[in-house]
Amino acid sequence: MKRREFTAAATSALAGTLFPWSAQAARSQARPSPSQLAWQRDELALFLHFGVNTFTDREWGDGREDPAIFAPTSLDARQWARSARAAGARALILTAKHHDGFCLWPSRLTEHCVARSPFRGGAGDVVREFTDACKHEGLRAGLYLSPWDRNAPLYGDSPRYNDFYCDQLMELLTRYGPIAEVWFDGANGEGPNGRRQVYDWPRVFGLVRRLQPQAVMFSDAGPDLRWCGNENGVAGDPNWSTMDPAAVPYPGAPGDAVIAALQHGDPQGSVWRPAETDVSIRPGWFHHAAEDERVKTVDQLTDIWFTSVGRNSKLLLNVPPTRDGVLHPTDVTRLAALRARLTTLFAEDYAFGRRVQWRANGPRAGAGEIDLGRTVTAGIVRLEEDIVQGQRVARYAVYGAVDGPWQTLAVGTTIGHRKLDRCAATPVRRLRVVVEDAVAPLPSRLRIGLYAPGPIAPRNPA
Ligand code: FUL
Repeated sequence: MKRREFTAAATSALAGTLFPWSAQAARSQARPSPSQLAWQRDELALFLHFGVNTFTDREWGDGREDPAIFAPTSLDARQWARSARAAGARALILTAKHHDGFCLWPSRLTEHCVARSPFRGGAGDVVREFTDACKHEGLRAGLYLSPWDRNAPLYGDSPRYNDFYCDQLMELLTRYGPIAEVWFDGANGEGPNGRRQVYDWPRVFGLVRRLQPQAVMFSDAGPDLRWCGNENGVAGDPNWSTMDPAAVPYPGAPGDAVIAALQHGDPQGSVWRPAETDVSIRPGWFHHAAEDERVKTVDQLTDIWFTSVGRNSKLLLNVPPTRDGVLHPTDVTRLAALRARLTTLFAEDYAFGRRVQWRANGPRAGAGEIDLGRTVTAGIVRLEEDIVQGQRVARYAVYGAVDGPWQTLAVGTTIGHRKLDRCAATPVRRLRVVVEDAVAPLPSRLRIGLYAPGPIAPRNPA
């Protein structure tokens, strides 16, 4: 894989270092590619589960659906994209094909697709409308193409299905312009007597790399992004973006050790493969009218923000279009309210522009102190490593004081791109961040932010 050439250039960022001892940074450490960096900096993407399941009211279709049921009457991909932008999302990922095999684009490879449906009189192409809408709103477009296909007769006839699957990818990756992320689901519900498909993953990954070199590929086994190990919106803690590629040999590999590796990564890992946190705004992935009253609340979504983006991950929040082909008004309102909540929470950074006094406590430990110039009420701490240089911090603590003794605001393990900690409302004039341990010489920059408490405040660690 040739995606690490940029690392040589990245070391020049050491100029202006805050940790003076970082010049000896370990060169062997895995670092993100430019596409992985852009992916992480986007912070929020929306996931759109849409297809025949929307019309059968199911979560997993069996591939025997009549394409005639796919009949969104007022599909408006621009509304999806506008709602995403209003939520502060910078990317969207559409299920071009879910496990039922129904293709949202007119595929030359199967009859189980939009071309056989009444949508736009059989001349419609949801993938085209989606990618056009993303372009129009300045959002990155991503596509999900389920490996498991319950409709394709070739499924289980491994070499022939691999050809078919690669041909489908070819259609998706050559017709619609730049695709920023390709999503490979690990799910396969075939029982013990089901069809067994042996996927040719190296071929699949190689094809995507060739056709869309800027795209990041998601699967349990990467190569660029890994699943976070659950669908609850909770990334691991610790959460390393590095990992041992042998720990998850292929997408869908079972076992507790696999889940632990997906959740936590590996501080000694040889590849950069950050965790993506996918979760639905509703109980199901597809829209079901019966769940219209069960859309997650702003408090729940804010918690998810803290356990995903606030744990060195990226949030992929699923908001499924309805049978009309638009996002439900409740979901749209909720998304906007989440953005408003985040804007309020992070409106004023008390540490902004304040000088940080750093001192080394050894090659892999150090402390920074900030005089805020006034006493504030703190409730949220934000820490960030400069991940261009890799991820290194393994243990830290944050303290605050006014005139008296230091009070512990937060203790933690990994930081990475961003770590957010909530603490009880505490008066603070001086702030101290102690890096107690790191897996390599400390990062050149550790950004620190401090904010007022939000509506949800836990107790401080003892
Ligand atoms: C799972 C699938 O089985 C669900 O239907 C959904 O697509 C989710 C994102 O991934 O593995």
